[in-house]
Amino acid sequence: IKMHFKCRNAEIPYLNSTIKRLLVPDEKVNWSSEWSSYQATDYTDPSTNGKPWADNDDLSAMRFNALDGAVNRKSHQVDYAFDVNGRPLNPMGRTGLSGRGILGRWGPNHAADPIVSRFKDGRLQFVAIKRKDTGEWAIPGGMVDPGEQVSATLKREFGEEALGGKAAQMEKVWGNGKQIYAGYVDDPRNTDNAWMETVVVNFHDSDGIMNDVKLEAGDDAASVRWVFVDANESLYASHQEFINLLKKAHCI
Ligand code: RP5
Ligand code: MG
Ligand code: MG
Repeated sequence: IKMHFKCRNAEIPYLNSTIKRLLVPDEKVNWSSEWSSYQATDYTDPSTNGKPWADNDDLSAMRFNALDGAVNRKSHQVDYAFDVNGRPLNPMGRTGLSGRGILGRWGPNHAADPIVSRFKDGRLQFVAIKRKDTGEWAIPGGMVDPGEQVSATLKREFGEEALGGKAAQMEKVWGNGKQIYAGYVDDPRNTDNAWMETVVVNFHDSDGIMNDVKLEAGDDAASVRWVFVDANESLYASHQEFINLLKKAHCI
Protein backbone atom coordinates (compact mmCIF):
# COMPACT_ATOMS: atom_id res chain seq x y z
CA ILE A 1 0.00 0.00 0.00
CA LYS A 2 1.38 3.35 -1.03
CA MET A 3 1.88 5.50 2.02
CA HIS A 4 0.19 8.76 2.76
CA PHE A 5 -1.03 10.42 -0.37
CA LYS A 6 -4.76 10.78 0.17
CA CYS A 7 -4.26 11.49 3.89
CA ARG A 8 -1.56 14.09 3.34
CA ASN A 9 -3.41 16.41 1.02
CA ALA A 10 -2.83 19.89 2.45
CA GLU A 11 -4.67 21.64 -0.38
CA ILE A 12 -8.24 20.66 0.38
CA PRO A 13 -9.97 21.10 3.76
CA TYR A 14 -10.39 18.03 5.95
CA LEU A 15 -13.78 16.28 5.52
CA ASN A 16 -16.76 18.29 6.87
CA SER A 17 -14.53 21.13 8.05
CA THR A 18 -12.48 24.14 7.01
CA ILE A 19 -9.37 22.71 8.69
CA LYS A 20 -6.27 22.22 6.56
CA ARG A 21 -3.37 19.85 7.17
CA LEU A 22 0.15 21.04 7.67
CA LEU A 23 2.09 20.21 4.50
CA VAL A 24 4.34 17.20 5.12
CA PRO A 25 7.03 16.78 2.46
CA ASP A 26 7.69 13.23 1.18
CA GLU A 27 11.01 12.94 2.96
CA LYS A 28 9.41 13.94 6.29
CA VAL A 29 6.61 11.38 6.37
CA ASN A 30 8.58 8.85 8.43
CA TRP A 31 8.57 9.61 12.15
CA SER A 32 12.26 8.71 12.17
CA SER A 33 13.00 11.63 9.88
CA GLU A 34 14.11 14.54 12.13
CA TRP A 35 11.57 17.39 12.39
CA SER A 36 11.77 18.71 15.94
CA SER A 37 9.50 21.71 15.32
CA TYR A 38 6.77 19.57 13.73
CA GLN A 39 3.41 20.85 14.93
CA ALA A 40 0.49 19.30 13.11
CA THR A 41 -2.89 20.98 13.00
CA ASP A 42 -4.85 19.45 15.90
CA TYR A 43 -8.43 18.54 15.07
CA THR A 44 -11.07 16.25 16.49
CA ASP A 45 -14.48 16.77 14.88
CA PRO A 46 -16.71 18.03 17.74
CA SER A 47 -19.72 16.23 16.24
CA THR A 48 -18.06 12.87 17.06
CA ASN A 49 -17.87 13.66 20.79
CA GLY A 50 -20.23 11.51 22.82
CA LYS A 51 -21.21 9.33 19.85
CA PRO A 52 -21.57 5.66 20.85
CA TRP A 53 -19.03 4.69 18.17
CA ALA A 54 -16.47 7.28 19.31
CA ASP A 55 -13.79 7.20 22.02
CA ASN A 56 -13.56 9.86 24.70
CA ASP A 57 -10.34 11.67 25.58
CA ASP A 58 -9.40 9.52 28.56
CA LEU A 59 -6.68 7.62 26.78
CA SER A 60 -5.25 6.22 30.01
CA ALA A 61 -8.34 3.98 30.31
CA MET A 62 -7.84 2.43 26.88
CA ARG A 63 -5.97 -0.79 26.23
CA PHE A 64 -3.99 -0.14 23.07
CA ASN A 65 -2.39 -2.80 20.85
CA ALA A 66 -4.94 -5.17 22.38
CA LEU A 67 -8.56 -6.27 22.35
CA ASP A 68 -10.07 -3.65 24.65
CA GLY A 69 -13.36 -5.22 25.75
CA ALA A 70 -15.28 -5.51 22.47
CA VAL A 71 -13.16 -2.86 20.73
CA ASN A 72 -10.27 -4.18 18.67
CA ARG A 73 -7.37 -1.77 19.13
CA LYS A 74 -4.82 -4.09 17.54
CA SER A 75 -3.29 -3.17 14.23
CA HIS A 76 -3.20 -5.79 11.47
CA GLN A 77 0.35 -4.72 10.76
CA VAL A 78 2.38 -3.62 13.76
CA ASP A 79 2.51 -2.81 17.44
CA TYR A 80 2.14 0.96 17.12
CA ALA A 81 4.01 3.52 19.24
CA PHE A 82 2.76 6.59 21.14
CA ASP A 83 3.50 10.30 21.28
CA VAL A 84 4.44 12.16 24.48
CA ASN A 85 0.74 12.59 25.34
CA GLY A 86 0.08 8.85 25.07
CA ARG A 87 -1.74 9.15 21.75
CA PRO A 88 -1.18 6.27 19.30
CA LEU A 89 1.16 7.21 16.42
CA ASN A 90 0.15 6.46 12.84
CA PRO A 91 2.51 3.60 11.87
CA MET A 92 2.85 4.98 8.33
CA GLY A 93 4.11 8.36 9.54
CA ARG A 94 3.09 12.01 9.61
CA THR A 95 -0.15 13.26 8.03
CA GLY A 96 -0.03 16.94 9.02
CA LEU A 97 -3.11 16.55 11.25
CA SER A 98 -3.21 15.33 14.85
CA GLY A 99 -6.23 14.41 16.94
CA ARG A 100 -8.96 11.97 15.85
CA GLY A 101 -10.30 14.02 12.95
CA ILE A 102 -13.69 12.55 12.11
CA LEU A 103 -12.70 8.98 13.01
CA GLY A 104 -14.15 7.36 16.11
CA ARG A 105 -11.14 5.56 17.55
CA TRP A 106 -7.72 6.62 18.69
CA GLY A 107 -5.33 4.30 16.84
CA PRO A 108 -6.68 1.80 14.31
CA ASN A 109 -10.27 2.09 13.08
CA HIS A 110 -11.23 -1.30 11.66
CA ALA A 111 -13.22 -1.68 8.45
CA ALA A 112 -14.04 -4.50 6.05
CA ASP A 113 -14.30 -4.31 2.27
CA PRO A 114 -16.28 -6.89 0.27
CA ILE A 115 -15.30 -7.08 -3.40
CA VAL A 116 -18.12 -8.87 -5.22
CA SER A 117 -16.82 -9.75 -8.68
CA ARG A 118 -17.69 -11.67 -11.84
CA PHE A 119 -16.65 -12.03 -15.46
CA LYS A 120 -18.87 -10.25 -17.95
CA ASP A 121 -18.10 -10.83 -21.64
CA GLY A 122 -14.67 -12.06 -20.62
CA ARG A 123 -13.84 -8.95 -18.58
CA LEU A 124 -13.54 -8.86 -14.78
CA GLN A 125 -15.90 -6.44 -13.03
CA PHE A 126 -16.85 -5.64 -9.43
CA VAL A 127 -19.64 -3.88 -7.55
CA ALA A 128 -18.76 -0.27 -6.69
CA ILE A 129 -20.68 2.43 -4.86
CA LYS A 130 -20.46 6.21 -5.07
CA ARG A 131 -19.70 7.53 -1.59
CA LYS A 132 -21.89 10.34 -0.31
CA ASP A 133 -19.07 11.94 1.70
CA THR A 134 -16.46 12.56 -1.02
CA GLY A 135 -18.41 11.66 -4.17
CA GLU A 136 -15.76 9.11 -5.12
CA TRP A 137 -16.40 5.57 -6.36
CA ALA A 138 -15.41 2.91 -3.86
CA ILE A 139 -15.73 -0.66 -2.68
CA PRO A 140 -18.89 -0.84 -0.50
CA GLY A 141 -16.99 -1.24 2.78
CA GLY A 142 -17.75 -0.17 6.30
CA MET A 143 -16.66 -0.18 9.91
CA VAL A 144 -16.50 -3.33 12.01
CA ASP A 145 -18.84 -2.83 14.98
CA PRO A 146 -17.48 -3.65 18.46
CA GLY A 147 -17.56 -7.42 18.92
CA GLU A 148 -18.64 -8.02 15.32
CA GLN A 149 -17.03 -10.76 13.23
CA VAL A 150 -15.42 -9.36 10.08
CA SER A 151 -17.36 -11.94 8.05
CA ALA A 152 -20.59 -10.37 9.34
CA THR A 153 -19.41 -6.81 8.59
CA LEU A 154 -18.68 -7.77 4.99
CA LYS A 155 -22.21 -9.05 4.35
CA ARG A 156 -23.92 -6.32 6.38
CA GLU A 157 -22.14 -3.46 4.63
CA PHE A 158 -22.71 -4.95 1.16
CA GLY A 159 -26.38 -5.33 2.05
CA GLU A 160 -26.68 -1.77 3.36
CA GLU A 161 -24.74 0.04 0.63
CA ALA A 162 -25.25 -2.07 -2.50
CA LEU A 163 -28.54 -3.91 -1.96
CA GLY A 164 -30.57 -1.10 -0.42
CA GLY A 165 -30.69 -2.99 2.87
CA LYS A 166 -32.71 -5.78 1.28
CA ALA A 167 -31.62 -9.35 1.80
CA ALA A 168 -30.78 -11.10 -1.42
CA GLN A 169 -30.13 -14.66 -2.53
CA MET A 170 -26.41 -14.36 -2.13
CA GLU A 171 -25.65 -17.25 0.24
CA LYS A 172 -23.64 -19.13 -2.39
CA VAL A 173 -21.59 -16.03 -3.15
CA TRP A 174 -20.93 -15.43 0.54
CA GLY A 175 -19.65 -18.98 0.86
CA ASN A 176 -16.92 -18.15 -1.61
CA GLY A 177 -14.83 -15.54 0.22
CA LYS A 178 -11.08 -15.23 -0.29
CA GLN A 179 -9.12 -12.69 1.74
CA ILE A 180 -6.84 -10.61 -0.47
CA TYR A 181 -5.58 -7.96 1.98
CA ALA A 182 -5.48 -7.04 5.66
CA GLY A 183 -3.81 -3.84 6.82
CA TYR A 184 -3.47 -0.09 6.56
CA VAL A 185 -5.64 2.07 4.26
CA ASP A 186 -4.52 5.43 2.85
CA ASP A 187 -7.87 6.99 3.80
CA PRO A 188 -8.32 10.79 3.51
CA ARG A 189 -9.71 10.81 7.09
CA ASN A 190 -6.50 9.44 8.65
CA THR A 191 -4.56 11.53 11.14
CA ASP A 192 -1.32 11.20 13.08
CA ASN A 193 -3.28 9.50 15.88
CA ALA A 194 -6.19 7.71 14.17
CA TRP A 195 -6.21 5.69 10.96
CA MET A 196 -8.19 3.18 8.91
CA GLU A 197 -7.29 -0.48 8.55
CA THR A 198 -9.29 -3.04 6.63
CA VAL A 199 -9.75 -6.66 5.63
CA VAL A 200 -10.52 -7.04 1.93
CA VAL A 201 -12.36 -10.19 0.90
CA ASN A 202 -13.21 -11.19 -2.66
CA PHE A 203 -16.53 -12.92 -3.26
CA HIS A 204 -16.32 -14.09 -6.85
CA ASP A 205 -19.53 -15.16 -8.53
CA SER A 206 -18.69 -17.89 -11.02
CA ASP A 207 -22.24 -19.27 -11.08
CA GLY A 208 -24.21 -16.29 -12.37
CA ILE A 209 -25.94 -15.81 -9.02
CA MET A 210 -25.49 -12.04 -9.23
CA ASN A 211 -27.41 -11.94 -12.54
CA ASP A 212 -30.61 -12.17 -10.51
CA VAL A 213 -29.55 -9.80 -7.73
CA LYS A 214 -30.79 -6.23 -8.10
CA LEU A 215 -28.24 -3.64 -6.99
CA GLU A 216 -29.70 -0.73 -5.06
CA ALA A 217 -27.77 2.06 -3.35
CA GLY A 218 -28.46 2.63 0.34
CA ASP A 219 -27.04 4.16 3.52
CA ASP A 220 -23.73 5.98 2.79
CA ALA A 221 -23.96 5.15 -0.94
CA ALA A 222 -25.47 7.54 -3.48
CA SER A 223 -25.35 5.03 -6.34
CA VAL A 224 -24.14 1.56 -7.17
CA ARG A 225 -23.00 -0.20 -10.36
CA TRP A 226 -20.71 -2.82 -11.84
CA VAL A 227 -17.32 -1.42 -12.80
CA PHE A 228 -14.86 -3.13 -15.16
CA VAL A 229 -11.42 -3.44 -13.57
CA ASP A 230 -9.77 -2.49 -16.87
CA ALA A 231 -11.66 0.82 -16.98
CA ASN A 232 -9.09 2.16 -14.49
CA GLU A 233 -11.51 4.59 -12.90
CA SER A 234 -10.09 6.49 -9.94
CA LEU A 235 -11.27 5.11 -6.63
CA TYR A 236 -11.50 6.19 -2.99
CA ALA A 237 -8.54 5.80 -0.57
CA SER A 238 -6.41 2.71 -1.40
CA HIS A 239 -9.22 0.96 -3.26
CA GLN A 240 -7.45 0.99 -6.63
CA GLU A 241 -4.62 -0.95 -5.02
CA PHE A 242 -7.13 -3.48 -3.68
CA ILE A 243 -8.52 -3.84 -7.22
CA ASN A 244 -4.96 -4.45 -8.46
CA LEU A 245 -4.74 -7.30 -5.92
CA LEU A 246 -8.10 -8.58 -7.19
CA LYS A 247 -6.75 -8.61 -10.76
CA LYS A 248 -3.71 -10.56 -9.62
CA ALA A 249 -5.92 -13.07 -7.79
CA HIS A 250 -7.75 -13.64 -11.11
CA CYS A 251 -4.48 -13.75 -13.10
CA ILE A 252 -5.07 -10.48 -14.93
C1 RP5 B 1 -12.03 2.86 3.87
O1 RP5 B 1 -13.21 3.39 4.46
C2 RP5 B 1 -12.20 1.36 3.96
O2 RP5 B 1 -11.44 0.72 2.96
C3 RP5 B 1 -13.70 1.19 3.81
O3 RP5 B 1 -14.05 1.07 2.45
C4 RP5 B 1 -14.30 2.49 4.34
C5 RP5 B 1 -15.00 2.33 5.66
O4 RP5 B 1 -15.53 3.55 6.12
P1 RP5 B 1 -17.01 4.01 5.85
O5 RP5 B 1 -17.42 3.53 4.48
O6 RP5 B 1 -17.87 3.37 6.90
O7 RP5 B 1 -17.00 5.50 5.94
O8 RP5 B 1 -10.89 3.29 4.52
MG1 MG C 1 -21.70 1.56 5.63
MG1 MG D 1 -19.13 2.54 3.85
